[in-house]
Amino acid sequence: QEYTGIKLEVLLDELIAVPLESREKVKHVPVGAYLTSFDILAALKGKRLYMVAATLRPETMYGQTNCFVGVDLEYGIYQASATEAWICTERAAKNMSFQGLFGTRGEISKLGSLRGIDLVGVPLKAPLAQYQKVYTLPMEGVLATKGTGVVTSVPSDSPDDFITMQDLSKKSAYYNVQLKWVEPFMPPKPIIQTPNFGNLAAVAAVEQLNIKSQKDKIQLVSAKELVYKEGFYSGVLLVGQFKGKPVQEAKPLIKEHLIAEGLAFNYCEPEGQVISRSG
Ligand code: ZZB
Repeated sequence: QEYTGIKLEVLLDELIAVPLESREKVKHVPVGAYLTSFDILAALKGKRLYMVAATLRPETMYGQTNCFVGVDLEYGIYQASATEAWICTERAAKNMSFQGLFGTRGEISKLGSLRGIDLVGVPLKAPLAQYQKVYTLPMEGVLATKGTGVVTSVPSDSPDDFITMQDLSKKSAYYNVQLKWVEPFMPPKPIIQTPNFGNLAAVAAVEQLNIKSQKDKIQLVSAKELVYKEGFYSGVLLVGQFKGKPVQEAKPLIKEHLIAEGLAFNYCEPEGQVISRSG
């Protein structure tokens, strides 16, 4: 499977500017406590820090409203170059290294390890997004065995992302998120026009299949398939540099643009790696 790796920059300066004791808490841990700990900052040595997400739909990056992690998943901070460190699963870091994205092929240099819960609430700059700042939020069922374990979220065009944002805003206390990380980004803004699902394809599909929450997994698989097909074969971009172009035409152009800007890269998932639910 050939993905586009998207780099969402962690707004570390902004985190550091707020003292630990006055940061909002996630399950009793202040937001970004791990990332801004003395040891990690020393290991980073001033490198820029990115959460890296794998997507099949680079043309939807205009609609990013947040990034998702699995709270129980394990992530690492890996040195990508002299000036950058990337957050993803170890499995993905190894694949990236073999694909020549880091220094020495096949080798990884781990600067720290953390769990998804440590990332919740962390502010990010997402490339092409219509917001200056988006947040890292929890999603159930993020697979450790697919992509990077980091999922960039586009609720306008991804039924999973839309329903998860809806769950988070309805049950923010249960999911342990601040409403200000969720509500300003909902409802989603249109980015792609389609003939059968209008300009918010994910919202239309969720309604049509009567999906009520993240737990409706079987219907969500169908909704995703329908929205993928509709977007790819009949979608037209409503925003950005390639506004008015069909998705099929815009997709490779947007990907190239992001890569040229240093905000994305090619990432391949080897055949035969076991795909299973993370639990
Ligand atoms: C942004 C995006 C925008 C996505 C959209 C989809 C859609 P697939 O088809 O099953 O291979 N994803 C990536 N990694 C993970 C993971 N570890 N666990 C759970 N979900 C993950 O799925 C590829 C898509 O699943 C990726 O593309 C990513 O979400 C998510 F408008 O990135 B996508 C109709 C779908 N629309």
